[in-house]
Amino acid sequence: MTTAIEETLVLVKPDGVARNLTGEILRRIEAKGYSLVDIRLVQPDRTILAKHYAEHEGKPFYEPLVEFMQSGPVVAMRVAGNRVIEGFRVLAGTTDPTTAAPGTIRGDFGRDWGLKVQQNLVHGSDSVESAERELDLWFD
Ligand code: RTP
Ligand code: MG
Repeated sequence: MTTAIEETLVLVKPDGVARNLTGEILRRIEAKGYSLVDIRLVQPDRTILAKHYAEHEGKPFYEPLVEFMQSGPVVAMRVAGNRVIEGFRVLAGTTDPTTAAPGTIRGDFGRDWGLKVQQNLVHGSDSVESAERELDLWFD
């Protein structure tokens, strides 16, 4: 076990906000012992999403993903804790809600929308570098 106090960006995507799951997601984050440092409700535009998802530009799911992320408000959270970057991704579960493990956010609440894999409720930064970049983008 290592000690590494980190911060990560969690987004509750438009499907999570629309389905009133923001509180449940925050409850799980807090139950795990992580701390909420900042939170805001955002209507993201294409500019911020293009920066956020720059690594996926050109992939087949990029356009539907950026469109979906503009379909309603998103809750952005700055979350702190020991190894929270990896820890939140474990809480979230794997990308595809159909195969995400029960007990995870995506496994418990994610629905199979056919091709719309983008509707998987949450985003969590995947590395220290991504977290710094994404936190600068969503919180100035
Ligand atoms: P996230 O970035 O949202 O935390 O999710 P992730 O790391 O598990 O997934 P990533 O590979 O970074 O993909 C970003 C988001 O794009 C959508 N996606 N759709 N095959 C598909 O249709 C597909 N693959 C990915 C998902 O919304 C995913 O969370
Ligand atoms: Mg990712």
